[in-house]
Amino acid sequence: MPDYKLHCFAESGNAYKAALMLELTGQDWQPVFVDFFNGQTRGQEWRDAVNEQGEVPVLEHAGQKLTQSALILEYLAERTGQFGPRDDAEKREIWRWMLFDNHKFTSYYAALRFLLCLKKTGETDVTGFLRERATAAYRIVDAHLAKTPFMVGGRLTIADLSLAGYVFMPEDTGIVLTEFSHIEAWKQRIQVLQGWKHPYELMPRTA
Ligand SMILES: N[C@@H](CCC(=O)N[C@@H](CS)C(=O)NCC(=O)O)C(=O)O
Repeated sequence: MPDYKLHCFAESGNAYKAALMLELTGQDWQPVFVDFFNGQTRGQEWRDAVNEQGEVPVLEHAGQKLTQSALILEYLAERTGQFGPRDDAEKREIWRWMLFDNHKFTSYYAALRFLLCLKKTGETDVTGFLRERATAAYRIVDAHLAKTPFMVGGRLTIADLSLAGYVFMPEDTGIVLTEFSHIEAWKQRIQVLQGWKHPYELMPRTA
């Protein structure tokens, strides 16, 4: 019986944040496949049993179910003593970037990718709007990473793991990722960490 179970699916960058944290900190964990593309998270039964908010990831540990990737990351940092803040000022800084990530960096990008690459809607006013917003968020993170190798405190923290949710996803959203040279260099620093794995290697994929 693993210590942790993570309800997830491979295409979920939000789930990848938690999966990568579990892997990099060397936890005994197991993925539980969620059939998102066939509507499992929209079913009342799943919502009653797993997450009333209808979202992945969900981390099961010691009889608890935790949701929201930022909160899961903080929980794991506290439990493992790895990748968390060293003091209150760093804690606030980490939360500042994780909130920015949830509100802008991940959310606009993930919505754009979902429409264009998974639902295959083709180009619309909505995808144009989302690309503009995601690009603006990428510019902000790129400018920050021009000044520091990692987002907070000069070392890998859960702020990086939150922001890194979708940056290794291979799909083409029309955002030219190579334009963001500091994000590209940061990705390479993350990829060489002991235990790093691609999202599609860490979590089960829809058949
Ligand atoms: N803020 C949440 C976002 C989670 C999220 O949007 N997950 C997606 C999968 S990547 C989902 O389950 N969406 C279901 C829906 O929006 O109906 C987190 O960071 O955990």
